[in-house]
Amino acid sequence: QFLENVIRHDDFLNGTVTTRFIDNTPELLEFTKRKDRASKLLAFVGDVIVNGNPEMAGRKWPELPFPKPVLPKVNRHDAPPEGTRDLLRALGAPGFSKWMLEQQRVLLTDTTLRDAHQSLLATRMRTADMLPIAPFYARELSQLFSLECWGGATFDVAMRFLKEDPWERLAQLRERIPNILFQMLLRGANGVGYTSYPDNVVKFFVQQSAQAGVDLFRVFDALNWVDNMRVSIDAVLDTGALCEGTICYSGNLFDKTSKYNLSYYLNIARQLQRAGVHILAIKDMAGVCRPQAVATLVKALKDETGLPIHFHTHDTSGIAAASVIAAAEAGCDAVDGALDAMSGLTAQPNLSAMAAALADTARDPGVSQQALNQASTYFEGVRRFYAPFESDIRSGTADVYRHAMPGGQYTNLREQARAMGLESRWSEVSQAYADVNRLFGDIVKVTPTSKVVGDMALVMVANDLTPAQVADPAQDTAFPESVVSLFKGELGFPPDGFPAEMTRKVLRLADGEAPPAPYRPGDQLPPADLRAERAKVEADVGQPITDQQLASALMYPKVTSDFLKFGQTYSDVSVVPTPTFFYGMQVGDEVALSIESGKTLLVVLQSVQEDEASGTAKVQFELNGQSRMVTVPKAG
Ligand code: 3PY
Ligand code: ZN
Repeated sequence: QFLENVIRHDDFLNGTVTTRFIDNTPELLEFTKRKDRASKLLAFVGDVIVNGNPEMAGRKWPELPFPKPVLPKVNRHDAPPEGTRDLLRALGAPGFSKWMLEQQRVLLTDTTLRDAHQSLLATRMRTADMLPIAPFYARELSQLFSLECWGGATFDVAMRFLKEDPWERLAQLRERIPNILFQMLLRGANGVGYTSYPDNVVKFFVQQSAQAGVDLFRVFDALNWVDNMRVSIDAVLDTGALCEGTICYSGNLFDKTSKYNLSYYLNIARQLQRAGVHILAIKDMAGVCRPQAVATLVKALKDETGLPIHFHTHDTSGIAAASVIAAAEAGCDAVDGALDAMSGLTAQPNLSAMAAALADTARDPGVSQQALNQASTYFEGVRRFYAPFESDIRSGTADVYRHAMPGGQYTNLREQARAMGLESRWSEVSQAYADVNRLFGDIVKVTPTSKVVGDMALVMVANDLTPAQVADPAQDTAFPESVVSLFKGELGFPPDGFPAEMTRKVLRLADGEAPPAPYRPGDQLPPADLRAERAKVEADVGQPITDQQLASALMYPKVTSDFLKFGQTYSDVSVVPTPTFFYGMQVGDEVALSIESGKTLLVVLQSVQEDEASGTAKVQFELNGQSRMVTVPKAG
């Protein structure tokens, strides 16, 4: 098909092809889109109808049909007002950072499109549910500081489970919201993955992300090791985007026995400032930063560095809003929250309620409360689609101060526990999580170190292992691969190293054999050969790939190849409405698939006939008034 596109192209027919022909002619790559997208989409929908979406296996179905989410009215023809993105363009990143300091109002970041659904719905929110509200954000919520809408776990979940392209999500949101800063979460040397990547891969990924529309990079390291963040910080600075150097908060600032004290944080802040970041983030990924602690920290970090401070927390305890208000009162420049319907529990505290609480004070955020409310009403409807991905928690819990599990991990770890049949033993898993943290030397727990601690906690519960047994050098323990990798230093090192005894046991060191000396993983990884990697993926999937697809493949080779092959079979299924995507269709249902602007497929399900003999089902649709039949092999 690709060759067919080449030989049919005007430049080819006119003999004006140069050696840059393929690079300069992106429409050659459009063949999967052109080739009867309708048939491919019907094949996908037919498969979900007959076999179910594999994502739904073992999950409880909500009541169908869903009420339609209520979309607030907005005039798409009105140009969006100027927002923070326009300001960044006018002032440049250092000027923008000064502007932040001059604001009396507290600046608000809405995390609904990234962390909130990562933390509440196992990251499953689809692009199809984000795009309809995007024009409203651009026009009615242009006073927001930023939208956190990309990075973290959304990147791989998009391809792996939702079968959609994260780059396409970014592009489509960007097109609809040109005026508000887009913010992403970048795990430093771990990119948007769970492992260390070669420096040139991290750099390439940052360049692609900035080009695709990310304006603000929140960069952290899972062990708060600034040396391990330098490559990503430099890469962000090179693009001209805003670089938010991040300090991950752990422990209790006022606990005199804890290593996570004020001087620990100030030391990191000074290093980040020397690295040239424009903003400092306090990332309270577990939601354990108490109100007085954050107030003290904000003042101290501002006094020390003079940089604007951005506070991020999770509401797992149920009282995180108190910390956000305390941060604002202490002079914090920007704070994170999620729209009402997507807030609370393991997600961010309620943005709208905090905006209301601060209204008419010196720090009034100046964002329309009515608009926040309207946007939230829309997400209230959307959230129903994802009911099977909700974790079964009903209230805040002070238990988080004990286990300190990041909100973004909570639902994922529960998912993993469920998959291993350990769901009913969740309280043991959370206790094991706290125990593992102690055994590993009280480390910073955030992706990917939090995943390592979670892996070990699951192993302990599944095998009924006590902390004493795990600690005992005389007792053999089968550690998961991720734990071995952590102790080898493949994710870097905490400032005080890993506990010696545990290191010896995990790495099975012989007497006299020294544990690994601290090193930066990026220094030991040879640069990726981008041309060779591209060729490898292209050979595997049998089609040329874009730079963005290469960036995906460098982070997630197999997930990306599988996703591209899926696209060849079914085309871009992100256009399928969420109820159909997860739950299929009932006879008589009609859905509209908007495959491109001005081109909509109207699909009605007419009948499904099973044929036991051939192990298939014949699914009869009406497509834009014409009969279309799809034969679906029955799974299992
Ligand atoms: C992520 O890395 O995805 C996180 O949300 C960490 O808090
Ligand atoms: Zn978070």
